[in-house]
Order: sequence, then structure tokens, then C-alpha cells
Amino acid sequence: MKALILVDLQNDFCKNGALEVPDGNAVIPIANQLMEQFDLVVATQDWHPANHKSFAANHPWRKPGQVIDLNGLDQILWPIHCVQNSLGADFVDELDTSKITKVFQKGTDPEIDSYSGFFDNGKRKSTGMGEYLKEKGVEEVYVLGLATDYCVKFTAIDALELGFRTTLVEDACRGVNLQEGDVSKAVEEMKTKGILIKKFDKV
Ligand code: VGL
Ligand code: ZN
Repeated sequence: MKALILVDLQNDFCKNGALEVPDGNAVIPIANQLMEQFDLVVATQDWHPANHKSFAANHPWRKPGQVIDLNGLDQILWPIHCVQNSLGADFVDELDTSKITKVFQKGTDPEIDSYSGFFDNGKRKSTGMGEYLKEKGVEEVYVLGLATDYCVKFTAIDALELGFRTTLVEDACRGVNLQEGDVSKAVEEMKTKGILIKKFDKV
């Protein structure tokens, strides 16, 4: 049984969004097409309360891109994005949501960020996605979405560590590239760990 995990295909990561990922919209038609080939499709949503401490605006004199210590973890500060129930947190209109059987929301605790769709950044709490996939008999997952160098990477690595055979659909992802080369480094890191890297037309 194989599942497709759609990572954060939300307005704020796409064109004119608050945390726009360059060319992010390009992955939507690929996601729509790939869904047909899977037994099960799940999606994650970045889903922050307005007082989330990953937002630079919630710290005095801080700007997006700066790094702070947040409860013992390094935290990159971001612009306000994916606030729960806001338009920015909605799935992109063009996404065909009819085949998504379950949505897992992350980043809901203001005190800790959550890049992975499985756990928060301190692995303190599970979103339930791993348990859900195992319950459904999934052994293999394919991961695509936004952003390659953050939520996609951490989701794929956690999937592998949970024992799923894991494939990154590389050209169905786009990254932030806060530093030049971050996306290729992220892909290399995933590959080194044992994640398979495929182009969407080879899936
Ligand atoms: C993401 C930064 C902050 C992502 C989410 O979806 O990759 N990146 N929150
Ligand atoms: Zn976020």
C-alpha cells in the first residue's frame, strides 16, 4: 500500500503569499496528476495561532531570517504566515482536494515550530499522521510540496525514520533557499539518509 503526502500546498507559500516560495505554484498541477496513482492521499497544513513564536512580529526588534533560541531549539524567524482559518492557510484553489482522505495540521503550539508533518521540531508531540498511515497498512510513501528545504525535508526524513519506504518527488517540490544552495543541500541530505529521489514522470 502506498501513500502520497502533500506538504503545505497553501496560499501563503504560493504566488503573493506571506512566505512565498519561488515558483511554488508549479507543483500544484503535478500534485493533481500524481494523486490518481495512489491508494491513499494525505496532506499537511502549516496551521499557526496568531501568537506563534516562529513569527518575527511576535518578538521585539526581530526580523524575519534571524535565528533565536525558542525553548531550547534554534528557531528561524518567519513572516506571519498560515494563521489558522485565514485565507493564507487555505489550500491553493487549483489543488484538487477531493482525493485527500485526511489533513494533518502542524505548528499549532505557539511555543514550538513544526516543519515535519509527523512531529514538532522537538519530537515532543505527534500529529497522528504516522499512526494513521500505519493503521491504513501503508508501507511506502511519496512526498512532494513546499518547501523542499524545510517542511518537505523534515517530513520525508521522519517518514523514513518511522520505517516507511520513502521517495521524494524532486520536481514536485520547491524551496525557500534562504541561503543559496539550501535546496540542493536538502536533497543531498535526504538522499544520503536513504530517501529515494525521483522525477514525477518516473513515479
Ligand atoms: C515552512 C517555514 C515556516 C514550510 C513552514 O512549509 O516549509 N517553512 N513554516
Ligand atoms: Zn510555519
